[in-house]
Amino acid sequence: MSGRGSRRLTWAALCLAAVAGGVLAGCPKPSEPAKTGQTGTPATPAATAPKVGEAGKIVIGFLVKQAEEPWFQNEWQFAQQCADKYGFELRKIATPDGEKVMGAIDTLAAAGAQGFVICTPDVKLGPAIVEKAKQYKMKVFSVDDQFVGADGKFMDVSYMGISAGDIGRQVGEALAAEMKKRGWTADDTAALCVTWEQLNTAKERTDGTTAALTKAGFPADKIYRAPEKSTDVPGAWEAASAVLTQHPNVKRWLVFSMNDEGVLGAIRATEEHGLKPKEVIGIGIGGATAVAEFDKKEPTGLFATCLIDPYRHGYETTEYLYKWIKDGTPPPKDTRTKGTIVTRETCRKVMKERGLL
Ligand code: FCA
Repeated sequence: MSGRGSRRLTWAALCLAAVAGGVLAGCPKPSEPAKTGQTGTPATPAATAPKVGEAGKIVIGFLVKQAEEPWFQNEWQFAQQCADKYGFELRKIATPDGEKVMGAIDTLAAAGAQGFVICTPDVKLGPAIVEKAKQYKMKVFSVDDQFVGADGKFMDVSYMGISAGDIGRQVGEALAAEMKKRGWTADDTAALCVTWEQLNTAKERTDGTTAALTKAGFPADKIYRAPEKSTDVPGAWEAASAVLTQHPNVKRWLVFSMNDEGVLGAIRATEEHGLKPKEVIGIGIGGATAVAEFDKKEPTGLFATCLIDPYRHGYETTEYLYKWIKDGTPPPKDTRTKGTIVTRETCRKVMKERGLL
């Protein structure tokens, strides 16, 4: 950040000098996108313009859709470790919508970046992202959420995601096992599934959990779906509240979703509806958000999470891209990472062992 800040100052100073010297034309605001020349390479703003990326230096971007979510903070942190190890410059940019993504690619081009890793805010932006990257001759590696083309099929762009279906199934099996352990019956128990079905990796997760629960004998008609409007705690809270209001007689709830945030929002809603922590079994997917909940003095309805691996998604994706840029080694096309169920008792320990704390 400070590096970027001081570069901005230098840029501003040069612009001022240029204005004083009557050279107004080529001085865009730092946030202004670089213009694309006929050849597809970014046009040099002016002869006096500072070169942001030093000659020969590798600059890589890491763009995430939800920078406030601990998962993405962790991806950034591990990507930075990779940058520090190899000595390249990493630009971490929050891109919550399409406009921000396009602006970020322009900014990266102006900084001399050769590529970026991205978790896109909308998978349908895939073709536009690939096209723009191509104009700037940048390489793209997609993480977490896989690009979808105009034909509705996944695009042929290197991708690392979680093994969503398997992870969802693990959550379902763990929910069924804990329900059995507590001696609950399906008579006064229902399941609350906070969904985000427009995203494949999210749908595969909740479908996997649903399949495992029904396989274990849980009645399919007692799994109530709550589509969220945003994949964060408030979004899940709102969606879950509506379902809980519709089913005031249910005494016990199993709760699952695409991530920890989805489950936590629903758990907050169960608390507001007067359910006690012991009457709720929530299992998330993630780790960093869950561990903060497990650290609370008293247990809450969050029973477990399926721990996934931000080190691989942050460090390894960035390393693949770096080696692709530096040595021309193409990265694998499709990498799926695994998850491990951890509880309040084991979460910190396992995260520590894996270097995730
Ligand atoms: C998606 C979700 C994140 C995280 C990631 C692996 O992008 O939105 O919360 O689960 O997949």
